[in-house]
This record gives sequence, C-alpha cells and structure tokens, in this order.
Amino acid sequence: MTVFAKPGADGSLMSYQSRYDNWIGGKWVPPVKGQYFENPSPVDGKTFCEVARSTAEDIDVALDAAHDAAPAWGKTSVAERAAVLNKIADRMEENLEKIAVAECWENGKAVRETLAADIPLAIDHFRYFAGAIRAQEGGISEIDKDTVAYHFHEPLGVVGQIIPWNFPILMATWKLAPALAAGNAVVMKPAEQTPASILYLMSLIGDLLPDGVVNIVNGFGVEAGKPLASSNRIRKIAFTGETTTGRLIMQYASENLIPVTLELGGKSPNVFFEDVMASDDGFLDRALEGFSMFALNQGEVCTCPSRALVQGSIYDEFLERAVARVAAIKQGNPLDTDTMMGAQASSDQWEKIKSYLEIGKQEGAQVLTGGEPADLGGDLSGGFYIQPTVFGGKNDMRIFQEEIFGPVLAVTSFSDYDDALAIANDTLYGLGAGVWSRNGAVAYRAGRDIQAGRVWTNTYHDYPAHAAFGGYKQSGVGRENHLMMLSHYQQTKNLLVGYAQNAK
Ligand code: TXE
Repeated sequence: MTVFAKPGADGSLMSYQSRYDNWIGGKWVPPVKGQYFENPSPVDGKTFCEVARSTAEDIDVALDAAHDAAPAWGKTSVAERAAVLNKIADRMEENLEKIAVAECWENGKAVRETLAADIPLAIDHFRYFAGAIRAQEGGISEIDKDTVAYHFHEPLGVVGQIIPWNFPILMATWKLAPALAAGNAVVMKPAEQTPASILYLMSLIGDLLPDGVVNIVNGFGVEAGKPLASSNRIRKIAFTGETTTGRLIMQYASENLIPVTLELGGKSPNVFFEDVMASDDGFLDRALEGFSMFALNQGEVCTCPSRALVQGSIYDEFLERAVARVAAIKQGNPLDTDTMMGAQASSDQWEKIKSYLEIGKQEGAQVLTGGEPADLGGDLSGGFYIQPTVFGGKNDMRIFQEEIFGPVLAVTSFSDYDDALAIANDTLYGLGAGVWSRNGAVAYRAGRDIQAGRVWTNTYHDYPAHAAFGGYKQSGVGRENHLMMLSHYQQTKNLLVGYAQNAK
C-alpha cells in the first residue's frame, strides 16, 4: 500500500501553486478584473489554491492569442504536428504519477484509477491522434476526363472547448488532441470545480506548443463559458456537461452559425440476461464486476451504468451476489492506492446525490445496500463521501429517469427480451448501455436494438481512443474519439480543376 503525501507537503510528488492565473499565449496572464476564486479539494473539503475568475475580457485576450497563433499552426505539416503531440504524450508519461496525484487531489477520485486509467488513456489519446492525422487522406474524384475534384482537409481555425469536472485531464485531452492534430488553435474553459489540474498539466507541457495554440481560461459558466461559446471569433464550440447546458450552448452557437459537438448526460441501462448465472465460472464474475461499475469514478461518469435490468428468473440469486460485491468496494482516502472509491467532486454534487438518496427512499425504492453519505472520519471528515448505494424499484421512479451522477444504482427486473428492451429504451438519454449474455446472438441483437451511441457487450467502461463515443437522443450531438473525430475539427476544401486548356 502506498499513501501519496498530500500534494505540497514534505516529500510529496507534486505541488500546486497557491494561486493560478490563466494560461494564455504561452504564459501566465492575470485576469483582467483581478478576481480569483477558491478551489477546495474534495478529499478534505479545504481550499488548496485560488484560480482566476475570468470574464468576457479574458476570453477576448485568449482569443487574440489564439488568432495570432492559428495561421502558422494550421500551416505546419502533419508530421510536425504529430511530433508535437507525441512529445506531449512522452512528457506526460515521464510525469504520470505527478499528474495522477494532481487530478486525484483536485477531483477526489481514487489515485489507483488516475494512475491506471485516466492519465494513461490521456497519453494514448495524444499518440492516437498523432498517428491518425498522418494516416488521414483526402479524396480525388474524376468529374470527366479533363476535370478533377480534389478534396482537402483544412483546419477550422480557432475553436472553443468547454469541459466538465469528472475527468479533468482526460476530458481536456479528448478535446485537445483531435483539435490540435487537425491544425486548430484552442481556447478552453475548464469546469470551475476542477480548474487547476489542467493548469498543472500546462506547466509541464506548455513549452512543447507554440505560444497561443492552447489557451486555458478559468471561471464560471455564465461569466466565462458563455462569452466563449457565444463569441463570433470561434469557428466551432465543443462541450461536455449537463443536457440543459448543452441546449444553451447550441443556442449560442446558432447565433454565429458554427458547428457544435455536445457530449451530455445519460442514464445507461446495464442488462443481465438469465444465462449469466448458468455456471459459476469467470463469466459470472465478469458480469458481477460489470454490475458494480456504477461506482467507478464515484458514479461521476456520463455513461455510468446507473440502471441495472436483471431477468426475473435470476433476480434474487444474482442480486444477492451482486450486492455482496458492491458492499466489498473499499472506500477511503483517494490518495491511498488501495482505495477503490474516493470522494464526490464538489460539495454541490455531494448535496445533489444526497437529495436523490432521499428521493429514492420517499418514492418507495428498497435500499439493498448503502443509502447514506459516508463519514470516513479523521482528516477526511470534511470530504464529500457517499456510500455505494443500490436501490430496487421501478423504471418510472425518478431515480431511474434522472441523472444522479453519483454511486447510486437503480435495479429492476424484466421478464423477457422485449420487456428488457422496452425498459432499456424508456429514457430521454442514449449515451451508453451494457448487455451481458453468453448467447452471442442475443447480445448482438440487444446491442443493435438499444438506442445508445455506445453499447458494451460482456464488458463495460472501456474507453479506447479508436472507438467512437457519443450520444443518441438527448445525450448529445456528434462523436468524440476515433478517426471520425478529426472531421469535427476540419472543413473540406474542394478544388474543382479543369485541365482541358493545358492539353492544347
Ligand atoms: O454541469 P454544467 P454541472 C451533469 C451531471 C451533473 C450535472 C451538473 O448530472 O450533476 O450535469 O453539473 C460550463 N455557458 N454532468 O453544473 O453546468 C461549466 O462552467 C457556457 C454530466 O457542472 O453543464 C463547466 O465548465 N458554459 C457531464 C461545464 O459547462 C457553461 C459532466 C459543465 O457544467 C454554462 C458534468 C453556460 N451558460 C456534469 N453553464 C457529462 N456528460 O459527462 C455552465 N457552463
């Protein structure tokens, strides 16, 4: 067991500055109005740094820097841009533990996750898009024997990106890597709950990028995010967050007729067919693991499998084992590498989840395990902890329909395939889903019939860079990851050339 020292304490791996300005034009720039806000760690609830509280004026300064940088960056060769992305990945790998601790301390998630998943995935993302941009080809069509249509990929120019707090570094990477690979300059507004870890990252990698290619401006949604998303100086806005905010982003973007990518909320069904119980082999263990995945990242995942649908014929037997598996989740100090579940990211989110624990009880759901906030005592008593919770109930309850974004699972039973599909699709959302069956045909059919952009079959919560990710229904617009993401940051130039005169 390793307990990382508190960041900044003697012997610690990394140190946050006590105050952060914005990262603009390759240097630290104080906010125009001179205001800062406090940034508490969810681990103990205490403020560990303060961060620029930016306004429209700061967004303008960042947009100036991005516009200065964009033409030259857009003209670099794909090999040059790929080299920069690969250097960023290498630098991150050299500093993996430091970045993992920075993210853990700021977000409250377990350091064993940031060490094993969040930061390695972020590194791989830069490497994937370094390769992807070099492999991307344009197109040529022959219109007639003397006329050719060339299709080139061109960068959009300056793009805006607004990210949430649940995976601060990975969400930044999902947006930065394809945008940079495609030759754009970026102004990014991180979430006010986790403004510093991305700045810590910039302090490590900032020298690898030309000044102004990446600009990070912190602040609150309406004060800093809205001026960015509604600016007529960006050519695209990419957003991850709540569905209601996504709707606003689309409205702002419509004023300037720019494209949007929206990655929004979810209420993902995780469907367990009766044959998962057929024998006590590794498959059942994997299914039980998949059931408990609702608690991964403290449930603060847009694809959190927050609804479990279990076939009636196995309901009692499966639930007995599944609930025992959930009760064994080790909750504790997020900086302890033994800890499986850490703290919720903010006091607001903690309050929201606690209110849903009460809503579930009031609407008559049965508490199968958990159901309360967790007091871990000692230094952690000021932190934002919730017991992993499983409710039994019906799909029309609010805990089945509304995104809680916490370690709270709502379980119900289904009779047959059609019933399972009806319940799975009875939601406004369509981001993720899981299907568990030993019968490949059933699993395939369910995967195709569930209305969600990502359906995991006999696995869950894998996020490779080369698989498309995004929502159906009210879970979003567009995709992230995968080669296809490049086109979200490019425009097509068609050159239609007549060569006939050259032949005379
Ligand atoms: O989201 P917001 P919040 C869900 C989850 C959570 C709920 C609220 O259910 O409980 O949303 O979280 C910026 N113009 N998800 O309040 O407000 C904001 O500053 C421009 C799901 O944090 O959507 C932050 O940077 N920007 C989700 C970002 O938007 C605005 C991840 C997200 O904040 C803005 C996070 C505005 N008017 C929360 N208002 C997922 N899909 O992964 C806010 N912002």
